[in-house]
Amino acid sequence: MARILITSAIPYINGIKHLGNLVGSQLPADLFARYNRARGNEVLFLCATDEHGTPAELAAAKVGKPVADYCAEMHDVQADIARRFGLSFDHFGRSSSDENKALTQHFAGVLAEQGLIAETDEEQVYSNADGRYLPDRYIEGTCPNCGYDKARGDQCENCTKQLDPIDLIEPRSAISGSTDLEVRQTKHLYLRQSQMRAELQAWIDSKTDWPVLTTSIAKKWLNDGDGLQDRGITRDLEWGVPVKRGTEAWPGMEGKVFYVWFDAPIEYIACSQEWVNANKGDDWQRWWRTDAGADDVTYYQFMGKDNVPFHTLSFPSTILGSREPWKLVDYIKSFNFLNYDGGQFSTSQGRGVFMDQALDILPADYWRWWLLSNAPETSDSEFTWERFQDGVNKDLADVLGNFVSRVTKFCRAKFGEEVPKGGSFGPRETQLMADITGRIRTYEQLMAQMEVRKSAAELRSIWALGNEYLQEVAPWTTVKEDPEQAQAQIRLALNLIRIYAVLSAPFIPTAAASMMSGMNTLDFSWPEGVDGDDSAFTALPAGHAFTVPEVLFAKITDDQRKEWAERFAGIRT
Ligand code: B3M
Ligand code: ZN
Repeated sequence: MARILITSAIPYINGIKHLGNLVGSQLPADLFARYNRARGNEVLFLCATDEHGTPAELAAAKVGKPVADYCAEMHDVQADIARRFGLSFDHFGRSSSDENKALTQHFAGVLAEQGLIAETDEEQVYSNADGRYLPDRYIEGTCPNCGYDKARGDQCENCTKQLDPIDLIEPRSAISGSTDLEVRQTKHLYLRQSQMRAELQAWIDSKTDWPVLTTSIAKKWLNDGDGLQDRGITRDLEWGVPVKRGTEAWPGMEGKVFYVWFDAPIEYIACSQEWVNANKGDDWQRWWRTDAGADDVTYYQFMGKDNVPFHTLSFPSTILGSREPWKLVDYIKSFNFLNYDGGQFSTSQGRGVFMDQALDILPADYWRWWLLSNAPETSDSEFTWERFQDGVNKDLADVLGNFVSRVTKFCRAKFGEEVPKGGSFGPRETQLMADITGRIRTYEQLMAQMEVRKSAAELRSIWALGNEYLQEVAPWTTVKEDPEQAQAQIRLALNLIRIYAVLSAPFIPTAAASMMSGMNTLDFSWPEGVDGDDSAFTALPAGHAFTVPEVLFAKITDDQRKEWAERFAGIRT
């Protein structure tokens, strides 16, 4: 039994996430967590809300609430939506937790002891119109690297370069648009990432199995010359982790907080402490401390491509630089962007479909299946209502749903609601079992490699084999000449429903649960199929009672598609 630690990038607190955010981190992480649990591995799957920084402050101000109250409410909203999407986190924490405050301050303290923190008198942008210092992401301007004119002060979304606001050409306030900005002197802490270059280089070079998307972004900034600049890790804000050196005050840093990107990844670890403190687990150290058993853990991170530099350069600098025995990530699975109907999903512009809206119109499984089977892995991918309708109707309704419904209804009509006992498997059945077994082995490999789209395609082929078999042996015809033989065919097909439920549960957990309850079984055992052992195909024995499940998937009609396309064409207000 392997021990698998999984974290998804932690979503910002300021609003409900759209489907593009979901498919870039939390959903594929959930797929992987569910798959590993199904294979009997010990899994710890963590996520949290990312609560600090100016976006939270501004969003709270907009609705007239104290920022702490706003975050507490939005955390509950996001936790509820995550639950309704079937995201099976062992804990959904909060980066504003006491655990994360203490751990963030701890890391700052040990990094300072290691000589990796520099104190500098910095120039910072003050907006006269807004009456405040402008944090990085609230300064917009032209990217000095690629010329994109909406680059933010922390990062250019277009070329992913990490920036400092003073790098921007023609900067303006993103709050008011004002260009009446002035630079003031203030003291800040810098993480001396440049000292870590050789070590990070060796580490990333050793990761030959990582997706090209991850390593290409990491190497780009590592080799860029200035991609690994020292990074400011403090801000003049009120909301955040107060700057301390461990538990000690930090002279000159009164009233300042750590930069949100410094404390957010530390929350991955703090979240496991919250999990223990919430009495859901009893030991976090065996997951995170290599001196306490975490050597056997394999740690996977899931995120969108824009988060890769922070996870390949900045956070590893914190972990490695501490010189303490923390578990470092083993594998980073990153995603491109999902676009929406010819443009981009956008939280700030309210464009696209948001998680709550998606669940208002269809159950989670429809979305889970379409998003995962179209995950933007090798390139950006696009959501259109036509493609969504097509994928759902063909894969879920015509292939899987239809198989389950035909088999169970036919059996009920001809032999009653129990697994029929007549006849025996012949060469055609042996062939089918061998074909399915072969494909299951491929499916396992693809799932273990986090090849999300290919896994979905393989699963779809496994479903299709069942339909092809039914079509070919036609039990509705066989039953007239050789009812015994028809019984054997249906016995195999009913067993396939259980196998399909087990294999499909990581993608479509709710439908899988109805298939299992229809088959009246709790036998979730994975079809291991060691050489010639076909016992998975007879797990439901002759005489086993079942019921016909409710329709698993309703087809999306053209009218629905048109209505939704129209409803979601505009901007969410
Ligand atoms: N909150 C950005 C995002 O939601 C950021 C991720 C933090 S991961 C430690 O895409
Ligand atoms: Zn750029």
